[in-house]
Amino acid sequence: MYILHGIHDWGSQVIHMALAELGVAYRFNALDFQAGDLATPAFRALNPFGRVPVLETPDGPIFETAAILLYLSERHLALAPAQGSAERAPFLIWFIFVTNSLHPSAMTLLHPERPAGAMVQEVVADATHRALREQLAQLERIAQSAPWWLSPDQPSILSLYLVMLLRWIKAFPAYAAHSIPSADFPALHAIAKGHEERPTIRRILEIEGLTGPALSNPACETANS
Ligand SMILES: N[C@@H](CCC(=O)N[C@@H](CS)C(=O)NCC(=O)O)C(=O)O
Repeated sequence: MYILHGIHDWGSQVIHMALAELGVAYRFNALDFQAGDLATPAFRALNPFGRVPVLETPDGPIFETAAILLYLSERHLALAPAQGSAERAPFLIWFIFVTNSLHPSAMTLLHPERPAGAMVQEVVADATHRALREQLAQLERIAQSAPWWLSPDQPSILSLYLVMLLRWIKAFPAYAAHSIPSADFPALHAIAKGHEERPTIRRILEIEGLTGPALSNPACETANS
């Protein structure tokens, strides 16, 4: 059985959704950031950086979200085009785009003070907001060409990752004016909606304390304008 170490409504959510979609046996170990659970020697032995998600597997503990997702997909031959198939290369391009470009941009939209300090955080947030919208427009173009791995009805490790990020950038930007509704990108919005309506994903969202349009149109929780 897999053990997923995570925190509800944090980045472990994509692994939680992937495990549920795969239908494999797993246990979720809910950690408490405030209580210092990520800093304990026991958790640092699983991930020396003290971050979630971590997945305990028959091959040992794995950290880094993209590594966990690729591992699961390869081990269970699901949630991604098969190696050697014609769809593998475009899938890999856009999967890595989401993990290496979209995810860092989303994090900077949420925490614009991190790259260069609070003095310049408004400038950083503005620039990131513009860059993120351009990145989403590129992904929208791909989604409109309707590959199965970026579609509303058939989740992939890429689409699951994307819908988690779509939630974050609508709900938690540092400045409310930078909240990005997925509805601005119709094909991406359809994916968020299609995924949140799946009973498997609905159940995971509920376990993580989320109801309503948590992926496609969550309320913006930011007070800052
Ligand atoms: N590159 C890592 C990033 C992991 C990460 O930053 N996780 C956040 C939660 S989404 C975390 O654990 N933060 C705790 C901290 O920074 O102390 C991955 O993709 O797994």
